[in-house]
Amino acid sequence: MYKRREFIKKSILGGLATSALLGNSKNINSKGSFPKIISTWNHGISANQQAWKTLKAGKNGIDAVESGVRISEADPKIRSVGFGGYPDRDGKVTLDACIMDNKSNCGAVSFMQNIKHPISVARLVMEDTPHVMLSGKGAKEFAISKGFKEENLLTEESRKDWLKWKEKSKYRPVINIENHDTISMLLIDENKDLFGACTTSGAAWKMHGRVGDSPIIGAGLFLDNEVGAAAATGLGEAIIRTSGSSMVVELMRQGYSPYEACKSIVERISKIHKSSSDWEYLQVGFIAINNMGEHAGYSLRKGFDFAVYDNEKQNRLIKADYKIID
Ligand code: SD4
Repeated sequence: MYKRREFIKKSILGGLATSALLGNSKNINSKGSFPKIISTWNHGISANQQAWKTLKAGKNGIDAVESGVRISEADPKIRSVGFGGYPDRDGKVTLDACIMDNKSNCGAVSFMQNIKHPISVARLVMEDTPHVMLSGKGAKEFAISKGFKEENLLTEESRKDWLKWKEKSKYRPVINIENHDTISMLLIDENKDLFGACTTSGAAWKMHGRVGDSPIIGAGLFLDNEVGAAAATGLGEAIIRTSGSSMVVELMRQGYSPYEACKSIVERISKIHKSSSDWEYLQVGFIAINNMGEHAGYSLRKGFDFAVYDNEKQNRLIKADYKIID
């Protein structure tokens, strides 16, 4: 017993010491505050705006994150989420999403077609079924039974880009531009309760049927109300291989700061993939928030940014630190 306690104590102190060493980074010592919302990429700004408004209108955290990411899902200019998202290589838009609350309730949909707001369907999976995930046709039928309308999500712009891609049919994701713009949102409310949502059309030109990390609790999103929350963006295969978001939360449990936890998992991904065929175009990014209201983001390569909204500084975009310095 004594030995185990000593070990835990040492691990925590080790984590804290490393945190302190990293203290020169602009991300690491983010100020803890409540409420706070953090979302991936620059479309996180408008999503945060909506989520904040929902929270301020007296709604709960799950309402807030759902309403926030719905903004990105409905925007046809965002080519990597919901309506207007890039299709798979067969020209089909297939969507993945998940949502999680402070009590570890969670819901998800994967490989769902023709429904504009997968996040709202994921929420209903969480609230109205005994399951965590519904997929494909079953997810769509469930959505329709709940009153969602079936619609075409392939916009003319995305269809044209797909036809152009088909001329060469080369599956080669381009970092930060066409493939990696999932919206993941984390929220801590005034009671220090955590909520999260994640939604995407996944990797452009993917194989039909492919599902990435975004609807998988533990990969694209994870939270433990006593510890913190984390979410991912980037090449889903790499995030799944490392159980990315759950590992970020577990490191925070051991005393790592959000910054250090994100960085550590990015480094793990980097180590595993260095000699793989994905390496050349691999991008992954994580955002995290701990139960003290401190946040961070970190990515493998340059170009990842995230939006943070709190009382003190309102809504702003932050460029994430990254591992690979060219
Ligand atoms: C996926 N992680 O399907 C998603 C794609 C993504 O930002 O993150 N885009 O692999």
